[in-house]
Amino acid sequence: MSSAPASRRPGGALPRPEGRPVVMGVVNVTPDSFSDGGEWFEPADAVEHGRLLMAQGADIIDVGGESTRPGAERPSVQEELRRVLPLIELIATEGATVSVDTMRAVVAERALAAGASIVNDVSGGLADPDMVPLVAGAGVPFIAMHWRGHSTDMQTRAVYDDVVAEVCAELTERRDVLLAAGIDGADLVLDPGLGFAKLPHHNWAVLARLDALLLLGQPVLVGASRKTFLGRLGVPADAPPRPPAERDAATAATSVLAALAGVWGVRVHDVPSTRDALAVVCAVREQS
Ligand code: PMM
Repeated sequence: MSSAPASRRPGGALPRPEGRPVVMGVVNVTPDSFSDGGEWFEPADAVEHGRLLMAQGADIIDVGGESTRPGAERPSVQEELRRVLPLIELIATEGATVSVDTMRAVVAERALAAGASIVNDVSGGLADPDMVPLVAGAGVPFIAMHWRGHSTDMQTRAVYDDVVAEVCAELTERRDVLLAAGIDGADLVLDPGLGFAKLPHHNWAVLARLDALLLLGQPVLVGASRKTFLGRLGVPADAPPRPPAERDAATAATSVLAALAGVWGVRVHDVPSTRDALAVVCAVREQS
């Protein structure tokens, strides 16, 4: 695998807008993601959606070709590449800052060559032993999420005595490994992995203690968008959750909580509602 070292920018290469968290807009080029699976599976639809998110004010477009919904089966490498590369190439050429959402080093490598500039790995480098050396060699920002195993059976690992303490401890271990491998501290983002090996009450506990994650000393990304725990709000326990597209107001509320806690970024499907919610936070902050 070739991974020519890139020259590092002092202070890191992550976008850092003034006064608010980064807004990462999601394009899942998958037939089966829980939130938008199948909607942007055709290449032309994916490109159009990426452009729309850019126009709506996303700072980063996160492009993924593998669904990580609980129970999901993995696509082949070739299929994942086929899904993500054309979109990345096109929107990067049009000026988007692109992150590739992948657990595979070979996909990350090809995505970086196609114009992506950030690697978002929901396994934090655990799923593929080639990922960390690739990212360290390429000198690009890395988003490392809290992860306890592939989606096929991850919810069996949603077992915690103290979810906040255990997520922080497991992310601390990852941080240390990733920094020791040569990933620049200014470019290493940690993410608590809401919904990944976590039940609804685990997600709420983590959201309530984002301050504990920030104490790890790295930028933090929060990905609550449209996840099932939000769809259960206000719904009787024995009724189905609200559909994903009806979870954007709740998502925007989590973006506000994340901004007030001081996170680096939020990963969302609906960019306008989060940008509006963050504008409220900015307007209030300007008063103090
Ligand atoms: N969630 C999903 C996919 N990728 N990446 C990061 N860093 N954090 C997340 O919480 C995250 C992610 C699953 O949600 P989706 O199917 O809506 O993309």
